[in-house]
Amino acid sequence: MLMAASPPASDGKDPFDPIVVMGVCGCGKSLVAARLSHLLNCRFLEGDSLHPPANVGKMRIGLALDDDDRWPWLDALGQELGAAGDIVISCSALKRAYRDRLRRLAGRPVTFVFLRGERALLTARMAERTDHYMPLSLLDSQLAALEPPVAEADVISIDINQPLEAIVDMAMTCMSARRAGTEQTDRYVEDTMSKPEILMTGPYPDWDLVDLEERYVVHKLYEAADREAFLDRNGATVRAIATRGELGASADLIGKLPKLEIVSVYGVGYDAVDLAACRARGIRVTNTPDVLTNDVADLGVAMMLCLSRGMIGAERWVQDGSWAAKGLYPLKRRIWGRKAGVLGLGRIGFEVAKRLKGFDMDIAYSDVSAKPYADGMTFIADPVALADYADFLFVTLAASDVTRHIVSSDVIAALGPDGMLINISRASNIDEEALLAALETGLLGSAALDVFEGEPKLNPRFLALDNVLLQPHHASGTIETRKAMGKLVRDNLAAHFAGASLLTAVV
Ligand code: 8YV
Repeated sequence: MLMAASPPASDGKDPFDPIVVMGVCGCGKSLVAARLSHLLNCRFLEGDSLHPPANVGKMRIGLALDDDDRWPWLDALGQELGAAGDIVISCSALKRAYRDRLRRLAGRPVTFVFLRGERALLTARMAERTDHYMPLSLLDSQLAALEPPVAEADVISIDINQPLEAIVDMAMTCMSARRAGTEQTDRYVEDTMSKPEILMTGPYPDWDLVDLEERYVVHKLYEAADREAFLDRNGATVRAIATRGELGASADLIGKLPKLEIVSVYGVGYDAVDLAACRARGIRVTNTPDVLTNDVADLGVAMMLCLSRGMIGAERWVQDGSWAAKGLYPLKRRIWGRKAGVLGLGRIGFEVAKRLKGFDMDIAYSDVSAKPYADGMTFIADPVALADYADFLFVTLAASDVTRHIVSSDVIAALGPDGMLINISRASNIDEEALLAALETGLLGSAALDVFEGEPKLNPRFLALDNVLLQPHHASGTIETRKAMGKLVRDNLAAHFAGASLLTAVV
């Protein structure tokens, strides 16, 4: 429903709703606001003039403002909106929460005029400005913070790729149309009001975000300074969660979304999604299997090679002049012809084993049962026995309550002082305390790890070790795979909202 707004009177005598002309830097909001105030014969307030000196100082040196910087400024602007009299204000009002704050403080209906434009055009316009302290470098941070207003009935959205007068005319026409009740001029708002609302728990690459924002009203939980307040404000209308493997969706989060229908995971692992909570409410769950298998296997094998041959230290040896000063780099261990154990011979474990065969390694594996497709590999059911056999133990199990700490202190001890552990699954599969102790005392030779308890804030004890290779959970992190993963998330969401079968359903 569009809010009934009192339109501006052309003679400037009738009172009208305060107007906020908004958008990122370079969109022309000051010019448009000044022009509107002139036509409406009312006060114009340049929002930037109310920034405290500290904010201006930050922006001048190219530092982006954060929520805490902006709240007092928005409060000052909100008071102006709430004061009696007609007024047009220019203010970036980038986020939904900012606009809501202005609405609340105004205490009367507000009309927002959102000036939207492409980055290239905004850049060109900013480059032309000589009279403003805002450096061009801040444009990207503003674009990143921007939550384009969708499903906000009091917003008129206007494309800036047209002359100033045309923009101003459009704003005036839309406001008059609202008074006359012919709201079809505000098609942007109309269109977006019918979009399903989704909640993103963590960022996706831009190529996915652009598409998601076109199809859905996107609520970015990861940008919220106060998650609880954000969910209180937006949770009631969210129908889908787009999450990532390691972020999942907890029962607590699911409980705050009464209209939730589907959780779509950008990742093969769905251990962080509370499946019981989903099942109890008939909420569907999807993931992105297959498309990432080969990249994850590649990284696992690369980690083994890199750590066994000491490639990180060797690079340092060259860089810091040790090669010239001290001579040959210390000798390292070979991998070809040695023994590998694969704990979990699913899709990823199988691809790891396939690659290891190319290094003439002897391969054994553990799983719940022997696999018919495990050609030329030895089945060793007991993980301790597998570790005892292996020089290199790959952990490629889907994590669950059952597999928690399956790599126990016994498994670690069996792998031994010459053994290497490689984990490209989930941290919960390993008893991390036992692993750290074994690495510190030399009970275990080395470990190459892509996943950690509490990541990205890993236990600092890892950082003090020289027998580890630490990777930032990026086994699926190639452009090709991430594009395929994003597409699968989007296709699953699209199928759900079209009432079609899900492509990769978990629940
Ligand atoms: C992450 C993963 O989802 O596939 C999984 O289960 O953990 C990863 O692919 C990816 O890093 C995005 O966060």
